[in-house]
Amino acid sequence: QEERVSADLETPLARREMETLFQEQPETGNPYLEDALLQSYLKTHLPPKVLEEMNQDLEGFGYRLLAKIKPLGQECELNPPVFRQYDAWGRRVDHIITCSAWKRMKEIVAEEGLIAEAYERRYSNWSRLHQAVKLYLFAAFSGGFTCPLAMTDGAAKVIESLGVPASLKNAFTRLTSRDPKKFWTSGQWMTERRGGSDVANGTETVARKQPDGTYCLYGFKWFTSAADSDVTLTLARVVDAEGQVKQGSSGLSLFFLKVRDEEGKLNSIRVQRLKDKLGTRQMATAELWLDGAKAELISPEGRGVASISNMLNIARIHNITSAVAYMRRMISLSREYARRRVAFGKLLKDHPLHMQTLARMEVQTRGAFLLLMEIVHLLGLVEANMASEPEQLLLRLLVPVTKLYTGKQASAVALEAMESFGGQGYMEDTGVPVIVRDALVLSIWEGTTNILSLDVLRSLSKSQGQAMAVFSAVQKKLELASSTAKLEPAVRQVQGALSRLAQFMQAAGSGGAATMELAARDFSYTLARIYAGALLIEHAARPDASHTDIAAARRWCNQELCPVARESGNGSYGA
Ligand code: UCC
Repeated sequence: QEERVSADLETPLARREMETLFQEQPETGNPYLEDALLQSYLKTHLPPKVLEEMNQDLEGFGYRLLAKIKPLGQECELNPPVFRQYDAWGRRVDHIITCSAWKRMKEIVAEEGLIAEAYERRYSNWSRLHQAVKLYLFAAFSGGFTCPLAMTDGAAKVIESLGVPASLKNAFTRLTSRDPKKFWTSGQWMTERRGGSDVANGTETVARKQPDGTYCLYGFKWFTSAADSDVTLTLARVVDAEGQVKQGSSGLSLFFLKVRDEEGKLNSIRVQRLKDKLGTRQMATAELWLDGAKAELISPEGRGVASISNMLNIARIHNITSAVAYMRRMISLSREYARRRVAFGKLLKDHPLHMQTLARMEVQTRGAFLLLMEIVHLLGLVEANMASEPEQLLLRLLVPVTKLYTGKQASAVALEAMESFGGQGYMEDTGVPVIVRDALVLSIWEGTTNILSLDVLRSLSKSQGQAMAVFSAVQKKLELASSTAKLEPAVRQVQGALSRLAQFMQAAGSGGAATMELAARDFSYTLARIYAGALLIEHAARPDASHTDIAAARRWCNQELCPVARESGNGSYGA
């Protein structure tokens, strides 16, 4: 009898052991074809010929992402870079060893033209947008390779803005090459021990002029992302004939240098260690000693910060791109999971509360996506010499506004989406925690939320207030919606927020700079929410707009669109 009982018990257990898959894995398809908002945006804005070609390229890229790039990205996460300081015989080598998937990624990004596309300008003012869309599709599968791409793009932009001087022609060609054998990536070494935000006072590195006109750099760079890059831009203080350097921002100059020579030997650079980071672990971030690194001065002396700002702004746009991409990827996975997972007797998708949570994430992502598209559209116009002055001012303003806003959104949406998988979302091998970790850095690098809020104020004061007038012209985007009754409440909410913002600006004028500084973050959030609201309304006012387009616009505008006026009313700024 005992034997029979144990046989009865064992049989179902044995059977269960064979059922290795207890839960349905969310499977998503071609990320381009599955992205309804992206497709409708392109269809609405692109000229037909450009749309046709881009469509073909993006569809093919979407399949390549699934088949080739996604597994490589996963491999990069599993095989993070390692640092070997000495060889077997005690010689100092300072090798940063990256995995084969990371190296293959570098070849693929060149083949796909992820930098080249923006500089070849084959679609004139639409080239930047084409590049940005590819980066957006790529980011969540990239195994951290978006980081070197951001800086590479930034370096190319700086060099292009200098008119591609002869000494940098080779570098420019390589940074923007589609040939994997020629393609170079760039770093952006700005952060030193005394300051990542306060670059003007934190930079200790000095540059000594050499008889041949080059410089030797001496200093310590505390965070250098993608330290396996081929070249870099960096800041240093030129030592004058008396052996003195000038402190502050006006003492900083911009330099270009190659990280290694033709034989692969480091350019008088010593690697102290790799950083042990919460996320972006696929990518090597190092502490570097510059011990006479040979470099070329590429800005006028003392104009280092202004000259590198082109790189900052481009890298900030990449940051936005990744933020939107992570949100979109997390929602795709959550949505797919909701179609498969049963709880309390029905699929998650049939639980209204669960779907309300996903819908709120979708609304956030849509607002962020349209802000990104607006920015790359404007940048494309600037680069094709087609932008008016107001458009240039608007671009300058929207980059920090959107960077700071989407950085925060990405963290919030990634965490919320993780929760939608229950405990599974917390499991490393689902891939969900990687996105959460990587999203968390987006509000930190390339300028924290408060630093960017101050940059928003900088852009206003530099334009002597004109940027604000340009911003208010966002009203025009509401015009199309006037005939759509369902959008009426949303239009009213944006208009109301704009007038509260105008009142706040008038009152803040008397409060002076201190009030504006205290209000900078809420002010920037206000600009982001109003502008995204107007973009969502504009998109929802298209004749072929979907129910989701309209619902998203309404939901977005139903939040507090003008937190700066509310906080001001609460006395938060002391006035
Ligand atoms: O984190 C880093 C690498 C991470 C890896 C890259 C990944 C990218 C994302 C990838 C996606 C996955 S590198 C470190 C990043 N560090 C920062 O972002 C620095 C944060 N701090 C700031 O942004 C500060 O605001 C500073 C450093 C710009 C402040 O410097 P100053 O010198 O105190 O500021 P000033 O004096 O106001 O500005 C000097 C000049 C002015 O021009 P002029 O002299 O003509 O009036 C400013 O208008 O620079 C100009 N300027 C700008 N121009 C300053 N910022 C900008 C700007 N953003 N755009 C245009």
